[in-house]
Amino acid sequence: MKPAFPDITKIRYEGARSQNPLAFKHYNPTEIVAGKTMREHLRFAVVYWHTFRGTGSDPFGAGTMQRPWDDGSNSINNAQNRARVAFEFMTKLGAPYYCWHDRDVAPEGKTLAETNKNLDAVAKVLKAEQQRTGIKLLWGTANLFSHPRFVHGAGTSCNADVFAFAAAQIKKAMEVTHELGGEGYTFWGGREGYMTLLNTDMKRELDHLAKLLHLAVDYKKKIGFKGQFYIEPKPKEPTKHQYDSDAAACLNFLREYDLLPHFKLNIETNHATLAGHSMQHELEVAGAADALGSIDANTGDELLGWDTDQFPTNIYLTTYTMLTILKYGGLTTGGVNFDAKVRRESFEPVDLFHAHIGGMDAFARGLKIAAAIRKDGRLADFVKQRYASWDSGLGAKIESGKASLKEIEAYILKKGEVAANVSGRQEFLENLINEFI
Ligand code: XLS
Ligand code: NI
Ligand code: NI
Repeated sequence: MKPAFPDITKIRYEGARSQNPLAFKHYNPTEIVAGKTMREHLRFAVVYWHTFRGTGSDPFGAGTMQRPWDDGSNSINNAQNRARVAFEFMTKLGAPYYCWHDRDVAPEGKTLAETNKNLDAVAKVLKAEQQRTGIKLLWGTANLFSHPRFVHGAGTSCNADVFAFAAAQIKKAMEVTHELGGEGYTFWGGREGYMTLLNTDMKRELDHLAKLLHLAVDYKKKIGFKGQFYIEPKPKEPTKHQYDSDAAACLNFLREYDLLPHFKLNIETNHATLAGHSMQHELEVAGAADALGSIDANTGDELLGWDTDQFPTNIYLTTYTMLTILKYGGLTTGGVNFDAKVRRESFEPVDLFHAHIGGMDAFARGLKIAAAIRKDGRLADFVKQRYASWDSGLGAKIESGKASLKEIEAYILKKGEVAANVSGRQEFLENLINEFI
């Protein structure tokens, strides 16, 4: 097979002063930061869907992407070829991981049995390419939203047959993920939500969704799949209200249905902002519950209110993201997965490299800056100091559960008024961050 990117050689680290657009300025995979190599910290993953299946179409126009290796057909041969191109791209980029939906890699057939056969045929090539290159599968997932059968949802569909189809699809996608040595499996509830409550039995739909996840947990044990399960919050798009709307809603759902021990969260930047939160807020919510698993790294556009899935280049964003990730011990099973697409106007193959190089460099800088802020210690000391009243005396007694309401009342009655409050110093802290940017 002739190369798909003949003019591009392996992308190398050339340092901050390089003006070569096809080189890393900050991502130096073997450089040690805070005790680990950058490669180990960041665990970058390329997504199959946007990068190899994205066409650039939008509601007003057709696809624009130039992908000379793709014949546009739904043949197995084309799908296998595309898989080889994907591995050429990831090898040249130096990405250690990738992620897919079942339907990204192989075409849907006339029946589920035929579709499963198609998937096996492409999975064979994926396996061979993984072995040849050493690139690993970060997670697999099932696409339970594109096909018209999922119009009313998958696990939450009013049609029990659709639930059955989704369950069978998850079973197969999990088997293939297992076969490819995948380190995780993700559940994103693409259409698990509603457009109007007038036709929706919410309680029943949530019960069904939990049932589906329990079936997956049981099957995971049965086949001995050790990968981490993730659930990915998103508040809207495609439905008006999605049940997994944000990290807190996911955690509540998982806890309510006894699923929490089996799942961690996969937090996506643009989904956080659609939910009216910052990425860091969502990471903190997940981290505090010991459920911070992986991230889908991208960004939205301040002026647009939808999931634009742009590549992340904002250093503040990557710094705050890495600050929280480092605070909770770093990524272990998960990674920095670029769930991002090049703009419709960036239609040449080389744009895929520019996009990923930029995202990887932005995260490398975020990592280095966050590590420096943590090493400096002033930020953490400030926060620690801010809560000092809880470290001894009445505060410590309340925290340890040893103070009754009566005793607390007696304490404050005796004092008459609270100890003086101290400034929160937001501007001082923002300036402190800027010392490192
Ligand atoms: C869509 C989601 C999707 C998941 C995988 O908005 O981000 O791409 O990551 O199904
Ligand atoms: Ni995503
Ligand atoms: Ni998304």
